[in-house]
Amino acid sequence: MGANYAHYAGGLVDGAKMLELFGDVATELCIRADGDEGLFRAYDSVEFLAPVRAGDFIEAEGTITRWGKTSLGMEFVARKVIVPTPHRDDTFESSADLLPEPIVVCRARGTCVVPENVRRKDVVGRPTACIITAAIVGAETTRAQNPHLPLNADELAAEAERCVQAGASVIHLHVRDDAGRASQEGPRFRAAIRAIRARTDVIIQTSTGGAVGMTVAERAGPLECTGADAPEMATLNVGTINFGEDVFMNKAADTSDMARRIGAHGAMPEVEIYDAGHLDIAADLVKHGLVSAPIHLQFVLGVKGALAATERNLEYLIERAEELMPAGTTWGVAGIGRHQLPMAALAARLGGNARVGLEDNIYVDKGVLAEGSAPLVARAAELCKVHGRAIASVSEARTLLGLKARA
Ligand code: KMH
Ligand code: ZN
Repeated sequence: MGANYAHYAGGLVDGAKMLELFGDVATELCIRADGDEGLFRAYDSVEFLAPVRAGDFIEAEGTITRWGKTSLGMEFVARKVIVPTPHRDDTFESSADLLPEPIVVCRARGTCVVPENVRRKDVVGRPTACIITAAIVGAETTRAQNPHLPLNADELAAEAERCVQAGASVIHLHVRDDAGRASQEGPRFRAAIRAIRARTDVIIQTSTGGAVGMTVAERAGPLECTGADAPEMATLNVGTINFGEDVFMNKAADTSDMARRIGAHGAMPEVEIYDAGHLDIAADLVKHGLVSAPIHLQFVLGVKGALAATERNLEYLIERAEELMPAGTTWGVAGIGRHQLPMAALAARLGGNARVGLEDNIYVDKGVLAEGSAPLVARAAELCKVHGRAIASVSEARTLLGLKARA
């Protein structure tokens, strides 16, 4: 803030100066999103939170929080990061210091418009429709925890259909034995896949993670389903993590073995990322031809013993994936427990895809059990709407993931 900006006594700078910075940030965001400078339409709120003086250094930052057809909702923050040092005999007049912690001086929310006729369609800044995955059963959740958990093939199929009606386009599938315990038996998957496909054309993604303690051969059971019963996708777990009190083992040789089995089957792998280093392992698998583009990543955040479900962690993973993975890689995020819906909201805002369902979380609100996974899918769909994201239909999801249309 140059000396010429001092407008009031004590060298205070006029608050409008912060809005000028936000205007420039908004312009960059419009260009990134739509290939046009856009127009600022209105501020919904502006808060001045700390004084700004001539000589202060201010950093301004903005994010797009809502993607409308021609409008972009944005949030801005300005932080003071450097202040001039009070002049003493032993300092120069130009002395200045970095603040130990930036001070937030202004926050604002507003809307910009880029008219349809000037939006450049070749700019890849706008997010695509959001693919909602429903993880309807998992290996660990029990009926005692949530009585709405589907277990047999008919229950899984009915729940899958409800989830599709609520907005899901992918079903992440585990199966259970007759006693309700986790199973990776091929025939049980076949029965569930047939029952689901009798009701809906949804993308079926079988788990090859199974339950803690299973061998690779056991976990590969669903890959016995071929031909008309073949799953279109299968998960690929690439790294070992602590998993609550257990250890979810994915040794390098076992991961390569599973990647080869999935490749031979023809399913598209979804690479499960529970911790930052798993992205490096995934990049290595790509390098060695064990996984090939197009690649879909699932960030599973909030497992006790792995990476926490925070905005910063997710942003780091997205950034790192852009550095390490081939162009066109897509990502989704699954938050565990109470992090599920906040992570779905972030996915909607940051242009990714969301996974919800009873495998990862049994509550729809604090202390209120979800009556199946469909109400959680409906919540994720609402969050997409809030952020101006379209919800991918099953056929749109196939296109976005690079899957072939099903005959
Ligand atoms: N049940 C977890 C130990 C997957 O489906 O690929 C592993 C899991 C991952 O659910
Ligand atoms: Zn799973």
